[in-house]
Amino acid sequence: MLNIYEKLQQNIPTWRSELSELAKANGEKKVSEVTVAQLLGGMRGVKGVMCDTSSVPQDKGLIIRGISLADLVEKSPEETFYLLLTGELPNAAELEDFSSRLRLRKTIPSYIWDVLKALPKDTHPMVMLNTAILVLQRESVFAKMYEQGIKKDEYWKYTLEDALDIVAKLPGLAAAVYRLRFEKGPLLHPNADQDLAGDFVHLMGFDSAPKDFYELIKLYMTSHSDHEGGNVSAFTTLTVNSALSDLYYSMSAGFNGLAGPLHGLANQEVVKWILETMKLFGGNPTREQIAQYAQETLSSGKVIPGYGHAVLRVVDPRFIAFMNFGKKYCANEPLFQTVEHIFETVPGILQNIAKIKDPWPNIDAISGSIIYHYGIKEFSFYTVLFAMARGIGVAAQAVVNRAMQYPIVRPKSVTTAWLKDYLSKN
Ligand code: CMX
Repeated sequence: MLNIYEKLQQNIPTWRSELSELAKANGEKKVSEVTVAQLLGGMRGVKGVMCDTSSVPQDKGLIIRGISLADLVEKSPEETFYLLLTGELPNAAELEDFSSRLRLRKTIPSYIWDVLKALPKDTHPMVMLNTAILVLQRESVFAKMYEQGIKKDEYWKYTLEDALDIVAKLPGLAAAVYRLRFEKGPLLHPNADQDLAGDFVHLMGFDSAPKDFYELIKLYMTSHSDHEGGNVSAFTTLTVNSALSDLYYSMSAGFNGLAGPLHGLANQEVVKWILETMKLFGGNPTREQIAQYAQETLSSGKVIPGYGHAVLRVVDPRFIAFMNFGKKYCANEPLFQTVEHIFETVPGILQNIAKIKDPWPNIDAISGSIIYHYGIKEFSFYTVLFAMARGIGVAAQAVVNRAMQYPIVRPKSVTTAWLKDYLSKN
């Protein structure tokens, strides 16, 4: 059996030589051209960044290292992390070796609690999480080794150290944010034998929750882990990391992007929107009442949260995975039933608005509602859950990017004057 370092050490030369041969033979070939609409439209669809950990075909949705999400829903976060890093699912011995390395890195230094406790009481949970990750930067192995002078060829090894350290701590950080911010009692100690999902359940104070809550956290972490390289959280992490800022700096930056309502905060907005609808119509709103509320939301210039996607043009398979989970474990929950009714109603309304390219639900349309069922009703916490999972993906991407020795990200910007001039001549 090879451990994670040996496995990557074995894979990386092949990955590098494959890509360098491709580059040598095809360096001048075009893979994408940028229209003026794309230049002004958030670079939508422009192929300008490499990401081997996962892909998101617009007609299929998330595929992690060649495996569709539907075939990964039973996997643990550890298995997903290993798959993202290496391109292979671990066998039993590899999984145990990898998981034990993560288990050893759970302990969070106490200065983090001092910092979090010093923040104003109404600080958003995402600010607490991002601050904690940034303050942990003094632990970065990469930063220390870089200062001592390491070869470029070895950057990935120390980025892997940081990746393992941070991912192992994310459940503890997320759970501590929950307990501190919502005054749930003293912080709990990690359980040395627990896996990532189990430790999160324990540290949240949910040891007596039904077993399916643990299954939900596993599903949550795998399905939110990665979504190729161009989404705001991944692309921001990647850009900051490309300056050789260590993973603490880059992940914290990426999570600041995740905190936006058009990205990860949408899961919080969705539950707010559903609860407003339920309150307005007294309980379980009918499809007609949902349609009415959706029209009112659109007329007031707001988006319907949880619907639409920059890449997808089908129902997000992550939404389907959560829907299947909900049908199994909380089919009678009014919030879940409302999610189902919204799904039956909203796409038809959005399809009638020409400018909207994707009328279908994304993962945020459902994830919070299932979490709510298990008693986590503080929905400003939901994006922290997203971040705990997304950390796995962006950490794996950072390791792979350092292994591939990609250079600093630096696209070219142009001025309006340049654009006018260019268009007048072309
Ligand atoms: N409700 C109302 N209008 C919507 C909409 C929705 N759910 N989805 C798209 N639109 C609008 C856009 O705001 C845009 O309007 P303007 O041109 O007036 O600005 C127009 O339709 C075209 O948008 P698009 O090309 O279809 O979608 P984009 O790639 O620009 O944006 C996204 C994608 C996700 C930001 C958008 O669909 C949206 O705001 N959805 C609601 C928020 C949400 O669920 N975000 C989570 C996405 C998943 C994630 O990253 O976590």
